[in-house]
Amino acid sequence: MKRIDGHIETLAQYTSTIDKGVTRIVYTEEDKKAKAYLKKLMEELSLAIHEDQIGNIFGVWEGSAPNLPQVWVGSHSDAPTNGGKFDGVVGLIAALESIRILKSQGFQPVCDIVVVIFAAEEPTRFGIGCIGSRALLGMIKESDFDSWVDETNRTLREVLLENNKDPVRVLDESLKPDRIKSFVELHIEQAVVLEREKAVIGLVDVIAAPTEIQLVIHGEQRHAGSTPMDLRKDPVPAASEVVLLVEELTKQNSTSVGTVGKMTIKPGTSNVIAEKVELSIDIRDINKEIKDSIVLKMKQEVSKIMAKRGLFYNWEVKGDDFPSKMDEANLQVIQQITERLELPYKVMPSGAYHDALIMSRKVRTNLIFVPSKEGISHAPEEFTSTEEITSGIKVLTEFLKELSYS
Ligand code: HGY
Ligand code: MN
Ligand code: MN
Ligand code: MN
Repeated sequence: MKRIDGHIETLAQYTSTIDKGVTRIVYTEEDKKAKAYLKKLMEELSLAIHEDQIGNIFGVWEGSAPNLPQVWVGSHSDAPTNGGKFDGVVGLIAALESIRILKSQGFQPVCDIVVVIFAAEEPTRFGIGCIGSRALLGMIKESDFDSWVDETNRTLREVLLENNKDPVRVLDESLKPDRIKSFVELHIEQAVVLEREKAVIGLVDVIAAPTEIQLVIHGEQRHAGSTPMDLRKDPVPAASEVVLLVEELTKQNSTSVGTVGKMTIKPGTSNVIAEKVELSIDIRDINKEIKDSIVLKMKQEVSKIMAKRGLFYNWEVKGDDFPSKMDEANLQVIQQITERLELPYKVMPSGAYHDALIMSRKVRTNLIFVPSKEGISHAPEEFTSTEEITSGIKVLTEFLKELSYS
Protein backbone atom coordinates (compact mmCIF):
# COMPACT_ATOMS: atom_id res chain seq x y z
CA MET A 1 0.00 0.00 0.00
CA LYS A 2 1.54 3.25 -1.21
CA ARG A 3 0.27 5.10 1.80
CA ILE A 4 2.12 2.93 4.32
CA ASP A 5 5.37 2.85 2.30
CA GLY A 6 5.07 6.57 1.64
CA HIS A 7 4.72 7.45 5.32
CA ILE A 8 7.62 5.20 6.32
CA GLU A 9 9.90 6.62 3.61
CA THR A 10 8.94 10.20 4.48
CA LEU A 11 9.59 9.67 8.19
CA ALA A 12 12.93 8.00 7.40
CA GLN A 13 14.07 11.31 5.84
CA TYR A 14 13.89 12.94 9.28
CA THR A 15 17.29 11.72 10.44
CA SER A 16 20.64 13.20 11.48
CA THR A 17 22.56 10.41 9.66
CA ILE A 18 21.17 10.41 6.12
CA ASP A 19 24.07 8.25 4.95
CA LYS A 20 23.65 5.47 7.50
CA GLY A 21 20.26 4.41 8.79
CA VAL A 22 17.88 6.55 10.81
CA THR A 23 19.01 8.50 13.87
CA ARG A 24 16.22 10.50 15.46
CA ILE A 25 16.94 11.63 18.98
CA VAL A 26 14.30 13.12 21.22
CA TYR A 27 13.90 16.92 21.23
CA THR A 28 16.09 17.37 18.11
CA GLU A 29 14.98 19.00 14.84
CA GLU A 30 14.52 15.60 13.19
CA ASP A 31 12.38 14.42 16.07
CA LYS A 32 10.18 17.51 15.88
CA LYS A 33 9.77 17.18 12.08
CA ALA A 34 8.73 13.53 12.40
CA LYS A 35 6.21 14.39 15.11
CA ALA A 36 4.89 17.31 13.03
CA TYR A 37 4.35 14.93 10.10
CA LEU A 38 2.48 12.48 12.31
CA LYS A 39 0.35 15.29 13.77
CA LYS A 40 -0.59 16.25 10.19
CA LEU A 41 -1.78 12.68 9.61
CA MET A 42 -3.80 12.93 12.83
CA GLU A 43 -5.38 16.19 11.62
CA GLU A 44 -6.32 14.54 8.32
CA LEU A 45 -8.19 11.96 10.39
CA SER A 46 -9.92 14.76 12.35
CA LEU A 47 -8.41 13.60 15.62
CA ALA A 48 -8.33 16.11 18.48
CA ILE A 49 -4.61 16.66 19.12
CA HIS A 50 -2.85 17.66 22.32
CA GLU A 51 0.67 17.35 23.68
CA ASP A 52 1.84 17.01 27.28
CA GLN A 53 4.82 18.66 28.97
CA ILE A 54 7.26 15.79 28.37
CA GLY A 55 6.35 15.68 24.68
CA ASN A 56 3.87 12.80 24.40
CA ILE A 57 1.34 13.58 21.64
CA PHE A 58 -2.29 12.38 21.72
CA GLY A 59 -4.77 12.16 18.84
CA VAL A 60 -8.30 11.54 20.16
CA TRP A 61 -11.17 10.04 18.14
CA GLU A 62 -14.07 10.94 20.36
CA GLY A 63 -16.52 8.11 21.03
CA SER A 64 -20.29 8.41 21.49
CA ALA A 65 -19.69 8.00 25.27
CA PRO A 66 -16.51 10.03 25.81
CA ASN A 67 -16.56 9.74 29.60
CA LEU A 68 -15.97 5.97 29.40
CA PRO A 69 -12.37 4.72 29.87
CA GLN A 70 -10.47 5.13 26.62
CA VAL A 71 -8.78 2.62 24.29
CA TRP A 72 -5.19 3.69 23.65
CA VAL A 73 -3.01 2.60 20.73
CA GLY A 74 0.44 3.86 19.81
CA SER A 75 4.19 3.62 19.85
CA HIS A 76 7.23 5.90 19.50
CA SER A 77 8.78 7.89 16.66
CA ASP A 78 12.32 8.33 17.91
CA ALA A 79 15.06 6.08 16.54
CA PRO A 80 18.42 4.89 17.97
CA THR A 81 21.75 5.92 16.42
CA ASN A 82 22.01 4.54 12.85
CA GLY A 83 18.81 2.58 13.41
CA GLY A 84 16.15 1.44 10.95
CA LYS A 85 13.03 2.95 9.38
CA PHE A 86 10.49 0.65 11.02
CA ASP A 87 11.15 0.57 14.80
CA GLY A 88 8.29 2.44 16.48
CA VAL A 89 7.12 4.05 13.23
CA VAL A 90 5.25 0.91 12.10
CA GLY A 91 3.10 1.00 15.24
CA LEU A 92 2.14 4.63 14.69
CA ILE A 93 1.37 4.23 10.98
CA ALA A 94 -0.63 1.08 11.82
CA ALA A 95 -2.63 2.92 14.49
CA LEU A 96 -3.48 5.78 12.11
CA GLU A 97 -4.25 3.38 9.27
CA SER A 98 -6.59 1.37 11.53
CA ILE A 99 -8.50 4.53 12.37
CA ARG A 100 -8.67 5.51 8.69
CA ILE A 101 -10.10 2.07 7.85
CA LEU A 102 -12.64 2.14 10.69
CA LYS A 103 -13.77 5.64 9.67
CA SER A 104 -14.11 4.54 6.05
CA GLN A 105 -16.35 1.70 7.26
CA GLY A 106 -18.57 4.24 9.03
CA PHE A 107 -17.63 2.73 12.41
CA GLN A 108 -18.37 4.90 15.45
CA PRO A 109 -16.53 3.94 18.65
CA VAL A 110 -18.44 4.11 21.93
CA CYS A 111 -15.39 5.02 24.05
CA ASP A 112 -12.66 7.31 22.75
CA ILE A 113 -9.83 5.78 20.76
CA VAL A 114 -6.58 7.63 21.47
CA VAL A 115 -3.46 7.39 19.28
CA VAL A 116 -0.37 8.16 21.39
CA ILE A 117 3.07 9.08 20.13
CA PHE A 118 5.31 8.56 23.15
CA ALA A 119 7.94 11.27 23.54
CA ALA A 120 11.07 9.13 23.71
CA GLU A 121 11.26 5.34 23.88
CA GLU A 122 14.95 5.03 23.00
CA PRO A 123 17.58 5.55 25.75
CA THR A 124 19.94 7.28 23.29
CA ARG A 125 19.93 10.78 24.72
CA PHE A 126 19.65 10.30 28.48
CA GLY A 127 20.68 6.66 28.97
CA ILE A 128 17.22 5.50 30.01
CA GLY A 129 14.35 4.51 27.73
CA CYS A 130 10.61 5.26 27.78
CA ILE A 131 10.90 8.78 29.25
CA GLY A 132 7.48 9.70 27.83
CA SER A 133 5.53 6.72 29.16
CA ARG A 134 7.38 6.85 32.50
CA ALA A 135 6.38 10.49 32.92
CA LEU A 136 2.81 9.67 31.93
CA LEU A 137 2.58 7.03 34.63
CA GLY A 138 4.17 9.27 37.25
CA MET A 139 7.37 7.19 37.29
CA ILE A 140 9.78 10.13 36.90
CA LYS A 141 10.85 11.80 40.13
CA GLU A 142 11.93 15.43 40.58
CA SER A 143 15.64 14.54 40.91
CA ASP A 144 15.62 12.69 37.54
CA PHE A 145 15.21 15.99 35.71
CA ASP A 146 18.67 17.00 37.00
CA SER A 147 20.44 13.65 37.12
CA TRP A 148 19.50 12.56 33.57
CA VAL A 149 22.16 14.27 31.45
CA ASP A 150 22.85 14.06 27.71
CA GLU A 151 26.22 13.99 25.90
CA THR A 152 26.39 17.78 25.82
CA ASN A 153 26.03 17.74 29.60
CA ARG A 154 22.54 19.27 29.45
CA THR A 155 20.04 17.88 31.95
CA LEU A 156 16.57 16.73 31.02
CA ARG A 157 15.27 19.83 32.83
CA GLU A 158 17.39 22.17 30.71
CA VAL A 159 16.41 20.42 27.48
CA LEU A 160 12.70 20.56 28.38
CA LEU A 161 12.95 24.28 29.19
CA GLU A 162 14.76 24.88 25.89
CA ASN A 163 11.79 23.24 24.21
CA ASN A 164 9.28 25.43 26.06
CA LYS A 165 8.20 22.53 28.22
CA ASP A 166 7.62 22.89 31.96
CA PRO A 167 9.27 20.09 33.99
CA VAL A 168 7.26 21.07 37.06
CA ARG A 169 4.00 20.44 35.23
CA VAL A 170 5.28 17.06 33.98
CA LEU A 171 5.06 15.78 37.53
CA ASP A 172 1.45 16.74 38.08
CA GLU A 173 0.30 15.77 34.58
CA SER A 174 0.56 12.07 35.17
CA LEU A 175 -2.24 9.96 33.98
CA LYS A 176 -5.28 8.68 35.81
CA PRO A 177 -4.87 4.99 34.83
CA ASP A 178 -8.58 4.31 35.34
CA ARG A 179 -9.14 6.66 32.36
CA ILE A 180 -7.66 3.93 30.14
CA LYS A 181 -9.53 0.73 29.37
CA SER A 182 -6.46 -0.79 27.67
CA PHE A 183 -3.36 0.04 25.67
CA VAL A 184 -2.11 -1.86 22.60
CA GLU A 185 1.14 -1.39 20.66
CA LEU A 186 1.95 -2.91 17.28
CA HIS A 187 5.72 -3.17 16.78
CA ILE A 188 8.30 -4.92 14.62
CA GLU A 189 9.57 -8.06 16.35
CA GLN A 190 13.25 -7.05 16.18
CA ALA A 191 14.19 -10.77 16.30
CA VAL A 192 14.06 -13.72 13.91
CA VAL A 193 11.53 -16.03 15.63
CA LEU A 194 8.49 -15.20 13.43
CA GLU A 195 10.52 -15.55 10.24
CA ARG A 196 11.97 -18.89 11.38
CA GLU A 197 8.53 -20.21 12.37
CA LYS A 198 6.87 -18.81 9.22
CA ALA A 199 4.41 -16.80 11.32
CA VAL A 200 3.36 -13.26 10.44
CA ILE A 201 1.84 -12.18 13.77
CA GLY A 202 3.51 -12.32 17.19
CA LEU A 203 1.25 -12.21 20.25
CA VAL A 204 3.50 -11.16 23.09
CA ASP A 205 2.84 -12.73 26.50
CA VAL A 206 5.77 -11.28 28.44
CA ILE A 207 8.25 -8.42 27.93
CA ALA A 208 11.82 -8.75 29.20
CA ALA A 209 13.04 -5.83 31.26
CA PRO A 210 16.39 -4.02 31.24
CA THR A 211 18.69 -2.93 33.99
CA GLU A 212 20.61 -0.01 32.49
CA ILE A 213 23.90 0.84 34.23
CA GLN A 214 26.47 3.53 33.55
CA LEU A 215 29.97 2.58 34.75
CA VAL A 216 32.75 5.19 34.80
CA ILE A 217 36.27 3.89 35.52
CA HIS A 218 38.81 6.55 36.56
CA GLY A 219 42.50 6.09 35.72
CA GLU A 220 45.61 8.31 35.70
CA GLN A 221 46.19 10.10 32.40
CA ARG A 222 49.87 9.66 31.47
CA HIS A 223 52.29 9.52 28.50
CA ALA A 224 51.90 6.26 26.53
CA GLY A 225 55.61 6.05 25.75
CA SER A 226 57.41 7.02 28.91
CA THR A 227 55.18 5.45 31.59
CA PRO A 228 56.35 1.93 32.58
CA MET A 229 53.62 -0.72 32.67
CA ASP A 230 53.92 -1.28 36.45
CA LEU A 231 53.31 2.42 37.18
CA ARG A 232 50.09 2.68 35.18
CA LYS A 233 46.53 3.15 36.40
CA ASP A 234 45.01 2.41 33.01
CA PRO A 235 41.16 2.21 32.98
CA VAL A 236 41.01 0.61 29.49
CA PRO A 237 42.21 -2.93 30.36
CA ALA A 238 39.87 -2.77 33.39
CA ALA A 239 36.98 -1.85 31.08
CA SER A 240 37.92 -4.78 28.85
CA GLU A 241 37.63 -7.16 31.81
CA VAL A 242 34.17 -5.73 32.54
CA VAL A 243 33.03 -6.20 28.92
CA LEU A 244 34.05 -9.88 29.02
CA LEU A 245 32.36 -10.23 32.43
CA VAL A 246 29.04 -8.94 30.98
CA GLU A 247 29.26 -11.56 28.22
CA GLU A 248 30.31 -14.39 30.56
CA LEU A 249 27.60 -13.82 33.22
CA THR A 250 24.73 -13.45 30.75
CA LYS A 251 25.78 -16.36 28.54
CA GLN A 252 25.13 -18.72 31.45
CA ASN A 253 21.31 -18.41 31.09
CA SER A 254 19.34 -18.95 27.88
CA THR A 255 16.93 -16.07 28.67
CA SER A 256 19.41 -13.39 29.75
CA VAL A 257 21.29 -11.00 27.47
CA GLY A 258 23.99 -8.46 28.26
CA THR A 259 25.37 -5.69 26.11
CA VAL A 260 28.02 -3.01 26.37
CA GLY A 261 26.75 -0.85 23.52
CA LYS A 262 28.65 2.30 24.31
CA MET A 263 32.25 2.68 25.52
CA THR A 264 33.93 6.09 25.53
CA ILE A 265 37.65 6.47 26.25
CA LYS A 266 38.68 9.94 27.40
CA PRO A 267 40.62 11.84 26.18
CA GLY A 268 40.82 9.15 23.45
CA THR A 269 44.24 9.81 21.87
CA SER A 270 46.58 7.09 20.65
CA ASN A 271 49.61 8.17 22.72
CA VAL A 272 47.80 9.02 25.96
CA ILE A 273 46.94 6.54 28.70
CA ALA A 274 43.25 7.22 29.32
CA GLU A 275 41.98 9.39 32.11
CA LYS A 276 38.67 7.52 32.23
CA VAL A 277 36.39 5.07 30.41
CA GLU A 278 32.57 5.34 30.40
CA LEU A 279 30.59 2.16 29.61
CA SER A 280 26.87 1.47 29.22
CA ILE A 281 25.80 -1.95 30.56
CA ASP A 282 22.39 -3.28 29.51
CA ILE A 283 21.28 -6.53 31.21
CA ARG A 284 17.91 -8.13 30.41
CA ASP A 285 15.85 -11.20 31.19
CA ILE A 286 12.22 -12.23 31.24
CA ASN A 287 12.95 -13.66 34.69
CA LYS A 288 13.46 -10.96 37.34
CA GLU A 289 15.32 -13.20 39.82
CA ILE A 290 17.87 -14.26 37.19
CA LYS A 291 18.42 -10.68 36.06
CA ASP A 292 18.82 -9.39 39.62
CA SER A 293 21.31 -12.17 40.49
CA ILE A 294 23.38 -11.38 37.38
CA VAL A 295 23.46 -7.66 38.21
CA LEU A 296 24.44 -8.38 41.84
CA LYS A 297 27.23 -10.78 40.77
CA MET A 298 28.43 -8.25 38.19
CA LYS A 299 28.60 -5.49 40.79
CA GLN A 300 30.65 -7.74 43.11
CA GLU A 301 33.05 -8.78 40.34
CA VAL A 302 33.51 -5.20 39.11
CA SER A 303 34.45 -4.17 42.63
CA LYS A 304 37.12 -6.95 42.71
CA ILE A 305 38.53 -5.92 39.32
CA MET A 306 38.86 -2.28 40.41
CA ALA A 307 40.39 -3.22 43.77
CA LYS A 308 42.94 -5.48 42.03
CA ARG A 309 43.88 -2.61 39.70
CA GLY A 310 43.67 0.15 42.30
CA LEU A 311 41.11 2.12 40.28
CA PHE A 312 38.24 4.32 41.44
CA TYR A 313 34.91 3.84 39.63
CA ASN A 314 31.30 5.01 39.64
CA TRP A 315 28.48 2.44 39.17
CA GLU A 316 25.17 4.19 38.48
CA VAL A 317 21.93 2.27 37.85
CA LYS A 318 20.05 4.49 35.37
CA GLY A 319 17.02 2.24 35.13
CA ASP A 320 15.98 -1.05 36.73
CA ASP A 321 12.73 -2.42 35.35
CA PHE A 322 11.04 -5.73 36.04
CA PRO A 323 9.60 -7.98 33.31
CA SER A 324 5.91 -7.59 32.52
CA LYS A 325 3.16 -10.03 31.57
CA MET A 326 0.76 -8.77 28.93
CA ASP A 327 -3.01 -8.75 29.55
CA GLU A 328 -4.15 -12.37 29.17
CA ALA A 329 -7.83 -11.78 28.45
CA ASN A 330 -7.07 -9.33 25.64
CA LEU A 331 -4.32 -11.63 24.35
CA GLN A 332 -7.06 -14.25 23.88
CA VAL A 333 -9.19 -11.73 22.00
CA ILE A 334 -6.29 -10.84 19.69
CA GLN A 335 -5.56 -14.55 19.22
CA GLN A 336 -9.18 -15.23 18.15
CA ILE A 337 -9.05 -12.31 15.72
CA THR A 338 -5.77 -13.60 14.26
CA GLU A 339 -7.26 -17.09 13.85
CA ARG A 340 -10.39 -15.62 12.25
CA LEU A 341 -8.16 -13.80 9.78
CA GLU A 342 -6.29 -17.08 9.20
CA LEU A 343 -2.92 -15.47 9.85
CA PRO A 344 -0.18 -17.77 11.14
CA TYR A 345 0.88 -16.51 14.57
CA LYS A 346 3.03 -17.33 17.55
CA VAL A 347 2.62 -16.47 21.24
CA MET A 348 6.06 -15.31 22.31
CA PRO A 349 8.15 -13.14 24.67
CA SER A 350 9.66 -9.80 23.70
CA GLY A 351 13.40 -9.35 24.30
CA ALA A 352 13.08 -5.65 23.46
CA TYR A 353 11.24 -3.43 25.93
CA HIS A 354 8.72 -0.90 24.60
CA ASP A 355 6.49 1.75 26.03
CA ALA A 356 4.21 -1.25 26.46
CA LEU A 357 6.53 -2.44 29.26
CA ILE A 358 5.93 0.79 31.17
CA MET A 359 2.23 1.14 30.33
CA SER A 360 1.62 -2.42 31.62
CA ARG A 361 2.57 -1.24 35.13
CA LYS A 362 -0.84 0.39 35.53
CA VAL A 363 -2.90 -0.32 32.39
CA ARG A 364 -4.13 -3.51 30.68
CA THR A 365 -1.55 -3.73 27.89
CA ASN A 366 -0.88 -5.86 24.82
CA LEU A 367 1.89 -5.97 22.23
CA ILE A 368 1.49 -7.32 18.69
CA PHE A 369 4.51 -8.12 16.52
CA VAL A 370 5.06 -8.16 12.79
CA PRO A 371 8.23 -9.88 11.50
CA SER A 372 11.67 -8.33 11.08
CA LYS A 373 13.62 -9.60 8.05
CA GLU A 374 16.44 -11.85 9.30
CA GLY A 375 15.68 -10.54 12.80
CA ILE A 376 17.65 -7.37 12.07
CA SER A 377 16.73 -4.21 14.00
CA HIS A 378 18.46 -1.15 15.45
CA ALA A 379 20.46 -1.23 12.19
CA PRO A 380 20.04 0.37 8.73
CA GLU A 381 19.13 -3.03 7.25
CA GLU A 382 15.97 -3.26 9.42
CA PHE A 383 13.04 -4.28 7.15
CA THR A 384 9.41 -5.37 7.37
CA SER A 385 7.34 -5.78 4.19
CA THR A 386 4.20 -3.75 3.52
CA GLU A 387 2.28 -7.00 3.27
CA GLU A 388 3.39 -8.01 6.78
CA ILE A 389 2.54 -4.55 8.12
CA THR A 390 -0.87 -4.79 6.43
CA SER A 391 -1.55 -8.11 8.18
CA GLY A 392 -0.69 -6.45 11.48
CA ILE A 393 -3.04 -3.58 10.66
CA LYS A 394 -5.89 -6.03 9.97
CA VAL A 395 -5.47 -7.58 13.44
CA LEU A 396 -5.09 -4.19 15.12
CA THR A 397 -8.16 -2.74 13.36
CA GLU A 398 -10.38 -5.63 14.45
CA PHE A 399 -9.02 -5.43 17.99
CA LEU A 400 -9.65 -1.68 18.27
CA LYS A 401 -13.16 -2.21 16.87
CA GLU A 402 -13.99 -4.90 19.42
CA LEU A 403 -12.47 -3.02 22.32
CA SER A 404 -14.09 0.35 21.63
CA TYR A 405 -17.55 -0.91 20.80
CA SER A 406 -18.71 -2.11 24.17
O1 HGY B 1 16.14 -1.32 23.66
C1 HGY B 1 14.97 -1.60 23.45
O2 HGY B 1 14.51 -2.66 23.78
C2 HGY B 1 14.08 -0.62 22.76
O3 HGY B 1 13.95 -1.01 21.43
N1 HGY B 1 14.57 0.71 22.85
MN1 MN C 1 14.21 0.52 19.53
MN1 MN D 1 10.77 0.46 19.37
MN1 MN E 1 10.96 -0.45 22.09
